[in-house]
Amino acid sequence: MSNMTEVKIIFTGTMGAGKTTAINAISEIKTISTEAVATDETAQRKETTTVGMDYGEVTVDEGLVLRLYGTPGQRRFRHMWEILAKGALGFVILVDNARPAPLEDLSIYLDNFKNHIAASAAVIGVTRTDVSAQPDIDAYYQYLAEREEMHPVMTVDVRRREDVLMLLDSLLLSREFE
Ligand SMILES: Nc1nc2c(ncn2[C@@H]2O[C@H](COP(=O)(O)OP(=O)(O)OP(=O)(O)O)[C@@H](O)[C@H]2O)c(=O)[nH]1
Ligand SMILES: [Mg+2]
Repeated sequence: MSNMTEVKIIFTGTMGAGKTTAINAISEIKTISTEAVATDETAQRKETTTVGMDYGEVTVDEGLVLRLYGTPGQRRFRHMWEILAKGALGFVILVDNARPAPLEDLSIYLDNFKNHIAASAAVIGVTRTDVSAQPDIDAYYQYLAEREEMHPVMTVDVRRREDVLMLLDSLLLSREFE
């Protein structure tokens, strides 16, 4: 008999925001990934893109195992978004701050997963702030306040394990206080 609790967490957000990188940074098992050579606009930035899903696992507390699922960023794979979101207890939305309209990018995922997030929790991780510092954290909080959807927002470098764990801690905390 095992007294492990398992929780499903989704990493979503625009292409290149760092979903695959984040899961790889913290997974205790060899991650499962579905990278394909990028042929479209992604190709200018990086060589591969997720076409199905990422999967990894991390134990955060004794007995609490997080099952980490990464969605594809590209809209043309969005049929996978709904499949992966089923039964998730938390959403990590990664936003690439170096793209032209990061707040609009964020809105795509807040809108798409609205019902799922309302029934669970979300945290927003702003990535690539070394490339572009604007919009700043205040702008994100102001935007969320306008939408009347309050979620924690933090800047992260998803290549750093501590940063990704901080996102997950914040997500789990916001669930505890619901
Ligand atoms: N400069 C900079 N690069 C970063 C940062 N975080 C992640 N990266 C890089 O950004 C890229 C993110 O790529 P992926 O992890 O494949 O992104 P993804 O969200 O899985 O993308 P798709 O699967 O195509 O939707 C990687 O090359 C990372 O090394 C950051 O804070 N600063
Ligand atoms: Mg990916």
